[in-house]
Amino acid sequence: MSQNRKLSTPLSLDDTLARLDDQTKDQDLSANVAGPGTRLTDNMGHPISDDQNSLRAGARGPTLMEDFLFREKIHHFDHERIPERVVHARGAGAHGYFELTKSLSQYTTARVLTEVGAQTPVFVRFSTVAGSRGSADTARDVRGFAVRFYTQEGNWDIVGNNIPVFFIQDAIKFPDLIHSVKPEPHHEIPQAASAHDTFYDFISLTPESMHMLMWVHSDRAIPRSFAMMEGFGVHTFRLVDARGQATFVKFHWKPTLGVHSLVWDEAQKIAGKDPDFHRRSMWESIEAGHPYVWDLGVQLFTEAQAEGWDFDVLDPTKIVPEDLVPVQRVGRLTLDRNPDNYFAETEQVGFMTTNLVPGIDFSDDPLLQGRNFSYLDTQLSRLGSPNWPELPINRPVARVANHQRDGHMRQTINRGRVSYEPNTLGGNKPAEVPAARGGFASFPERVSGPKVRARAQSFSDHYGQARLFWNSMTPVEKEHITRSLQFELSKVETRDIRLRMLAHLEKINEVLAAQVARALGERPTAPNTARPGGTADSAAETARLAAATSPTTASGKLQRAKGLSMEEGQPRLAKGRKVAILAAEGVDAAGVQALRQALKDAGAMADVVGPHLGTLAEGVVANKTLANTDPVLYDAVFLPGGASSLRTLIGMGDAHNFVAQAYKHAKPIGALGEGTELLTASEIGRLLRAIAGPATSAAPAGTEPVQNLSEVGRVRLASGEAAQKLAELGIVLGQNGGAGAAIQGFVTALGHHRYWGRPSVGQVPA
Ligand code: HDE
Repeated sequence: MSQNRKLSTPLSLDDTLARLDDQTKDQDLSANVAGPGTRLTDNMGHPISDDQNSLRAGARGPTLMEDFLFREKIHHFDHERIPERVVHARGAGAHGYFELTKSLSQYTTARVLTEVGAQTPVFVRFSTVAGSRGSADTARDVRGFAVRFYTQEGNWDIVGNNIPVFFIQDAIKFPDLIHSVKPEPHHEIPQAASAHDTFYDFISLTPESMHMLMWVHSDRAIPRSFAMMEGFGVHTFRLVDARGQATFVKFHWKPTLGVHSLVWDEAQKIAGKDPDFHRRSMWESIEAGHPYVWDLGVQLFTEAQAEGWDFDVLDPTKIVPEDLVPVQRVGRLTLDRNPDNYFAETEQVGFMTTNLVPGIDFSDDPLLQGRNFSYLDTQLSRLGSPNWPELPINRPVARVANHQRDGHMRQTINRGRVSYEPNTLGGNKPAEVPAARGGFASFPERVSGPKVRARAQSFSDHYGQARLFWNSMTPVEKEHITRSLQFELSKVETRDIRLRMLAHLEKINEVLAAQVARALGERPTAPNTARPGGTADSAAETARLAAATSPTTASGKLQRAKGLSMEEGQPRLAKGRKVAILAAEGVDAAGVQALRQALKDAGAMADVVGPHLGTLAEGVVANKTLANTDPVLYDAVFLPGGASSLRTLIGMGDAHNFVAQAYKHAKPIGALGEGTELLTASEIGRLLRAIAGPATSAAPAGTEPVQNLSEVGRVRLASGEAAQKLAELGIVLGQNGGAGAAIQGFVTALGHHRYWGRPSVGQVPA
């Protein structure tokens, strides 16, 4: 798209926009987009004849002061960096548009939420919170989900996260929270990780963080892709209608691909194998013509409704359960264009919670109130001038007109002698816009009260919704939360801090606390956890954990809430997934082609991974090698047939590693013909034989051995009950000829995401 742009005057200097569409911001940006040019010049446009050598007094002599070309180039280089964001430094962005599908005109005057079918340009930036700009994408962390709408009425930003609650209730605690999670100041370790003493020291002294803590130990904190995570505005906001009546609102982004995550072992390995995993996936997907898409959801409720609940909607550590107020889908967000330049767009975008449009307003959430100061303030430190809103990515498409002038790096050339108002010399233009004609007016909330530094009593329940979240998890989600807490707390070196954390966990769920205690070498203290069972590995303990719930009185006496589990009710699509096809010379080309076609039809992608790059069979070209990629970078592994390909791969440890890790990380595995032998010969062959083998062989605990294996050539292929048994574990086998059914089965398995029920995963050494 960028090549086709016409240079135009920045729209923000034109007259008020008559209409807006998905291209409006692109057109505005185009005024600043530059191609590479043909003649090399300095910044003043002087042509340069030699960019290889500085000007010297003699070929071996000192560089001359006069060398303005050298000095200008190094001067610019010396000042190329700006401070990274103090939080959310690591991020990636994309352009797109928002289209309203259901009008909210009953509740708000905001045109972006009332004009059905109108397309509003957007820029979205996703981020992690704790890591530096160069840290890995897959750290366990909350993800930032910041959306800017370039509306006709000015910029509107929903600066949200992928978790609907926050750690703290008051913005004054934010510097403490962030100092505790950032690398420890004496040695700057660890990077992008919360598994260290200072974080848990602070958290264990901050009970209000317990609900959020459960979320960050769930798989929500290790998303598979930006396109597979939800977004939340977190705070309660207000919609304000034409009569000035307000309705409370919570904003949600619901991904059309469903919410899906990595597993922790995989996330850690990806951090080394491809630290750019999420930004690369988004970039490649958008380049390939597969946009990232979400629905905008709103929860609408009145102040009177909110007063009836046993939690406070102004408390950002609480959700409004979907059981109490359903999420209505009212629009669609589509990200379909990659930025032209990371620095100019993604790095320089400055989001602000105060970017609101008429018809939308704040609530008194104390965290939101504090953020309203911070975001404007931080831009000055990062971008260096009060003129930062003039940067192309920050300027609105609505016309800017006021009497603000001058300052560092001012771009706008304001005409005329009048820079104040009221005035007569300039006809008193630009003039105020009364609220009745669309000017922003704050909701006239009645406020009064003594000046106090105090927390409302209604903010004091810190465990109710943490229990509600725990109760709403499926067994496998409970197990993952438990393992995550075991992992992180076992890295805390100060025993007192670990004990304080266990005391909190006991208030959330005693079985959870007992299992974490065991991993920390502690005896659980609560009376009915006297029999600490062990780790979640034993079948009895897994069952005990799965059944563990905690009574809660929070949230209208709900014991479980809808929309919290990632396992329930999510779309299961192959779209957006990536498959590794392992192949060597002599691979069965027909099988590979059939698979590629099926994946393409489903909107999925594939790499052919070979012992080397290049052609492996007619039409099959390896674009990755076993050495330069890794199983953790794929959603599934496929092993096509071909006897000589198999012979090569079976002698390569890296190929076995693909199969073992795919099994361990619960990913679908497909095999055709001879490819099956790589499965049976690999580390997991023993486990698979036990599952699919004759009834006499010992099956792993919890599985019934199955029969009906057939022999095809030298390859054992499962059929009948055995095939069924394996397919239920996401292992799909087929023959070279007539591969269609197996390939379809594999594509379906790909959409299933993960197969958690696999036996003996803990025995796989990968
Ligand atoms: Fe932020 N936050 N935050 N935050 N936040 C920033 O603004 C802050 C909070 C969020 O992609 C900073 O431009 C305070 C909650 C996102 O550019 C800074 C408090 C939520 C991003 C700041 C919070 C967020 C930021 C750093 C406690 C979810 C990245 C650079 C009151 C609802 C935006 C910047 C991007 C960034 C302050 C808490 C989301 C320093 C004081 C809660 C997505 O202004």
